[in-house]
Amino acid sequence: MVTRAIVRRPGKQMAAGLTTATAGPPDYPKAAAQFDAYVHALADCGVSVSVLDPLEGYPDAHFVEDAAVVTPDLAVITHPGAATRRGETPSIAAALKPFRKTVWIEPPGTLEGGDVLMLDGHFLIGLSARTNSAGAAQFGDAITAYGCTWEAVPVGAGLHFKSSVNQVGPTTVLTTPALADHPALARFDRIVVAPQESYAANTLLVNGRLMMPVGYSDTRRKLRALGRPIIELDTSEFRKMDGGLTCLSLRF
Ligand code: CIR
Repeated sequence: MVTRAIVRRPGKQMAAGLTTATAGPPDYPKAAAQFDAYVHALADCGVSVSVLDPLEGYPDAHFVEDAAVVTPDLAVITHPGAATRRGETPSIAAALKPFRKTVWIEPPGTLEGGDVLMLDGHFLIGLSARTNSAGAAQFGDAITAYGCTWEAVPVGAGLHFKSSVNQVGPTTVLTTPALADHPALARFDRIVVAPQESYAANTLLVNGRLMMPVGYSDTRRKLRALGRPIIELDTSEFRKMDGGLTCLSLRF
């Protein structure tokens, strides 16, 4: 059960963030409205949401998922692979301090939360342009001390591991075709998104409900088979900055 989430309101300078998308700059008022709808959806799922203010000088800081990984035992504060995002972590550490013991990923390790998928007590850690083996090993050491297990998975295409794979049920993951046959997913039922709907792989399971991006009818049809309520949210302005639903919150 997720009881809390930390989110950060996007700032007016969000278009200055990192992106590989070619859809043009985000529309700030539209992004703000999409953010508000996201917060409401989390609240509707029974989550108590803390909303942080925009962080001056850090145009990607509303993608709070990358700055920390919150496990049942720890808040692991990351060392983002993106140098422009490293200054985001102190304020996230401060926000998490009341709730968890904090530990920090140290250079030369790099890790971003978007690369870490928690599946019960087992963590899949994507190796990407943002997360390296040293960062994954530091994270692994920290959680192993609490009886958890982990394995590293090369991400291949996409920004982060969770751009491609997310949990959508107790024994079910939603995955892009590229990772569907990876041995790390072998023990799960797999729902595979169509190649043209790969963005929809970034679907978020919160307290039994599925939050998914709007406009992916094939994936929605496949997810309906799970029998869970589906909440569709417009994330168009965050997608322009390579972001999606999981990136916008830390949930614990
Ligand atoms: C970045 O490139 O770091 C941001 N523009 C997007 C981060 C998205 N985060 C995520 O998928 N966890």
